[in-house]
Amino acid sequence: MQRRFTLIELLVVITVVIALVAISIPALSGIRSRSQRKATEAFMQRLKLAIESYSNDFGDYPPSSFRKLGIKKTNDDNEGGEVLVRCLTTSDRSGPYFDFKELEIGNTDQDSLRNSETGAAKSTLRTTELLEPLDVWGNAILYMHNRDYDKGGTVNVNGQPATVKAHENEKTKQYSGLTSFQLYSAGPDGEVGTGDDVWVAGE
Ligand SMILES: [Ca+2]
Ligand SMILES: [Ca+2]
Ligand SMILES: [Ca+2]
Repeated sequence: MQRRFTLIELLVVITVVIALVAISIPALSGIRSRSQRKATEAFMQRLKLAIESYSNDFGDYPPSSFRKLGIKKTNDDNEGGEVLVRCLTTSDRSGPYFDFKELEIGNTDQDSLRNSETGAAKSTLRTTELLEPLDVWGNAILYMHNRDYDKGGTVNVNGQPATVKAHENEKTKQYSGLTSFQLYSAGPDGEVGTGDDVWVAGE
């Protein structure tokens, strides 16, 4: 004999399905943000290798201030990242040291070199725009040479400039990558100074 579902049984089934979906949505978004964070960290690790290759050829890590390249800065925003992009895409020595893909680079603060300065910043990117590396969420990645740890750096996060202090080892209170460099992303939450920030330091 065929038995039909009663209205109450149907309601119970629907309630259980809704509850399961409600439980799994945060879990899935957690998995997604973890995998995006991993992708950003992997990108920063690739930048780290390129920075080390540059340093083998030039005898120092790329600077994080335009002054060192003989360029007047346009603004404070993303300066370290912009200088890094110029240095890693140089045609000097055995450069370019990094092949930036379309979404790995952008100009969140919309600045450009002055025409008179294009010679001072040879780059295989062939643009006068001052591009900075971007994380998976489209926010600027900060780069700091150890010389600039004390003053920190500025990155554009969600369209707003934010100041970032250099990372210190909690136990030793010394800067991470003390004699090298640091790379920084604000992480999945797009906020500076929270637990999901991503740091990669040189050796
Ligand atoms: Ca800038
Ligand atoms: Ca820029
Ligand atoms: Ca964060």
